[in-house]
Amino acid sequence: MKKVALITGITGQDGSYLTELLIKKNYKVHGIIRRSSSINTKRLDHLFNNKNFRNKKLFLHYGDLTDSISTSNIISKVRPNEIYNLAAQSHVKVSFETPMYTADLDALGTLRILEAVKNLKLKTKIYNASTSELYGDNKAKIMSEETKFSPVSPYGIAKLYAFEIVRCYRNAYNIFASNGILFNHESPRRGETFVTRKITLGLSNYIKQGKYFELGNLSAKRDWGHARDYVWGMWKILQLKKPLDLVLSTGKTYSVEYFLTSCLKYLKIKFKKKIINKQIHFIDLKNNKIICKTNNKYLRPNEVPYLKGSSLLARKTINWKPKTNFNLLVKEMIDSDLK
Ligand code: NAP
Ligand code: G4F
Repeated sequence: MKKVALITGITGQDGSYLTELLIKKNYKVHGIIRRSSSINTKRLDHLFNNKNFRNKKLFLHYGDLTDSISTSNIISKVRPNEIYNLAAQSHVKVSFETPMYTADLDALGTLRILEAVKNLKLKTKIYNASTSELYGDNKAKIMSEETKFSPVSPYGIAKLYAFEIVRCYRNAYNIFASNGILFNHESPRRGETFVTRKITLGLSNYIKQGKYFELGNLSAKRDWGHARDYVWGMWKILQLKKPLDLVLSTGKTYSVEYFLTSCLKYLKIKFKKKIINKQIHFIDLKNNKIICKTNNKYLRPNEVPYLKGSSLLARKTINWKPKTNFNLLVKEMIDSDLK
């Protein structure tokens, strides 16, 4: 019998890569989508418009994770073998502006899924999208499953509730539920307001139209991998015999500025850095035009300055390691945005 998976957040970056992976693995994939005034399924269209997949391998249901009734109705109708809970208000800076909504969706959304599975007495395995934001301002040089959480944003704190409620339901009700503590992962499908995509898209607009773009904190460091590798890890976590919380990361960390200058190097754009009115400007040496500058409006009330993860346990238990390195990620994102 074909396995049935239900993905919340199927229209997002990870949801689209995971759908591709599960269809390849011969799953029937169900996804929850939100009604929106403009089309929000563009990352899935190549699959949904394929007549071999639509309503044969891929099924979409309208719902919302802030709505307990639609969430539980869909789970009851689909009765999935596996749920991948990826739905979230996933932007850290936006969570400072919408803290209540972020808590309702990112924290209580996970609870709604666990309650539905418990009440329906299903044997469903649940993957919960947890995050390296949980480490917040912890000063550890490298973060693992043993490192203390210290979140500093409404997003990180909502995700900490989700992490703990997964462990609670696993222990209290014997539900198979695992947290993947994923470090940043990017791709050409990354949302356009996250920093890597802002840079690759900003540079492609600079090249095509000569327009500059603006960034916030250039010194923050992140452990960036490719989303395709990370959704493969999510699937592997649910294939374990017992639930387990695992870190997925590359073990390397680079600053936002390094990401920007790596893109400039790949594009063979020579630049100089200049401080004007306390803002850093990156100036094209060929024509003296501004490519990019900083603007304080992109700074956050609280920042996570440094993230670097150890996924040794994932190597041991699920034989996972990332396949795409930093330079390949930069190349794939730039090439795609230039097209
Ligand atoms: P994303 O691109 O922002 O996708 C988020 C998804 O959640 C979208 O499908 C979105 O639907 C959906 N969603 C938003 N509000 C919803 C609601 N009220 N009800 C149902 N669905 C809703 O995020 P991502 O990068 O793919 O990340 C996937 C998950 O992993 C998220 O939970 C994120 O917090 C977590 N995570 C991401 C990273 C990373 O680096 N990417 C790292 C660690 C953890 P619309 O398309 O309609 O907006
Ligand atoms: O790309 P970001 O917005 O990602 P952030 O905040 O690390 O969050 C992402 O990764 C988390 C895992 O650690 C996920 F849980 C979360 O859902 C999301 O996917 O920002 C990265 C860094 C930050 O330090 C930010 O201050 O880039 C800095 N930055 C500098 N200029 C900027 C900008 N970030 C954004 N979004 N936009 C800027 O203009």
